[in-house]
Parts: sequence; C-alpha cells; structure tokens
Amino acid sequence: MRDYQRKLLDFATEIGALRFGNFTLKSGRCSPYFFNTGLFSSGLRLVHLARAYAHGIQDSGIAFDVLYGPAYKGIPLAAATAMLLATEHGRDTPYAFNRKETKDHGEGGLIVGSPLNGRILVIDDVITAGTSVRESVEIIRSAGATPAGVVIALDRQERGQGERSAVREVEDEFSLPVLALLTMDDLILYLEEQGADAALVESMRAYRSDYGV
Ligand code: OMP
Repeated sequence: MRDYQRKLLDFATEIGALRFGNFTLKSGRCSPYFFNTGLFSSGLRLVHLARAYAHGIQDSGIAFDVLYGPAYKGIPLAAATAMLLATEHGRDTPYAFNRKETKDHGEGGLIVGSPLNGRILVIDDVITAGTSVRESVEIIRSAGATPAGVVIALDRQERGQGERSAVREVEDEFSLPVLALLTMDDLILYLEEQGADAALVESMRAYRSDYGV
C-alpha cells in the first residue's frame, strides 16, 4: 500500500467515513462495511480526500484534459481535486460537473464549469455495480468529448451485471482505465495490520467470497 492510501484509510476511519457493522447497499446486498465520502464534510476533511485523489491521479499517468464530477457527490470531489492538483502538483486542471435538471434560461445547458473538450477523467466516490459511471460516459460522449478514465475512492470488487467485477465490466465495455485509490482487499489488509477483531476480518472475507470476484 502506498503512503497516501494508508493515510486515507487512517483518516477515513478516524472520522467514521469508513465504518464496520451491517449496511444495506443500493444493490440490496447486506455489507459488513460502508465507505461514505459524504462524511468528508469540512474544509480540512475534504483536503485530505482530495489530496489522495490528486496523488492517485498523478501516479496513474492517465492522460486527460478535464476532470468531470457527476452530480451530486462528484461535484465537490472534482472541485477540490482540481485545487489540490494545482496547489500540490503544479497542474492547473479545468473541471466540470453536470446539472441533474437542464436549465432553459440564463447560461442554460447541462454542464457547468469548463466545457467538456478533449479527454475527460470522471471522478466519483464508490463503484459497486457501476450504474453511475455508465451515465457519465453517456453525458461525455453526447457532449462530443472522449472519456479518458474513471477515478474512484473505493472499488468494492463486487460482481457487476455478469460474472466479472463491476469495475472490469466498465473497463471492458468502454475501454477505459478505472483507477481506485482503495480496494476491498486493501481494507482487509489494513484491518489485519491494525490487529482488528478476528470476527470482523472473517466477516469481510466471507462477504468478499460471497459477492466478490
Ligand atoms: P453503483 O452506482 O451501483 O456502482 O453504486 C455506487 C454507489 O453506492 C455510490 O455512489 C454510493 O451512493 C453507494 N455506496 C457507497 O457510497 N459506499 C459503499 O460502501 C457502498 C455503496 C453502495 O450502496 O453500494
């Protein structure tokens, strides 16, 4: 695990953004953990999260022109990560996001911020089944731009619509790289390193083997 990944895990645990217990997911699955990026809800918390995204993006070497954050959760992620890319990596990156409702007055349109020109990197929170990523690819293509990749905080490594993982399905279907700052395997490793309760580690492993790939 890289230093920025461990720091993100330490901080996410500290603020309760990464929780262990019983959670019902969007997919209906019952999960022993939940990662809630909505809890990075202060200036300092957002800096920690955006710093990890900026590191991951820089390390990945994915070439792109505009960072795109799908509404609503992707909006602060795109804005904050563009700030960290500029202030900590000397890379002034245009960013954009979509409205959920098209406006028919004022500036109009579906996209706010930089126009979607060239190669677009989608920034999102978590991929479980990949629903939200599919919508973003459609929006980018209909704007005449090219999706360049997807960056997410957590890949839960769960099966998507078929037997492959949701992330692999997105990569194959759209020929796009998906960069995850963390994976479920990283979480299990982290719990073991921290000497977590054996029953918790076991429940994570059991979930991974039931729904994972
Ligand atoms: P998909 O759109 O099916 O990939 O599900 C991803 C969404 O599930 C995220 O955008 C969240 O709204 C939510 N989610 C989390 O935020 N964290 C988790 O650990 C799990 C989920 C989830 O419900 O699967």
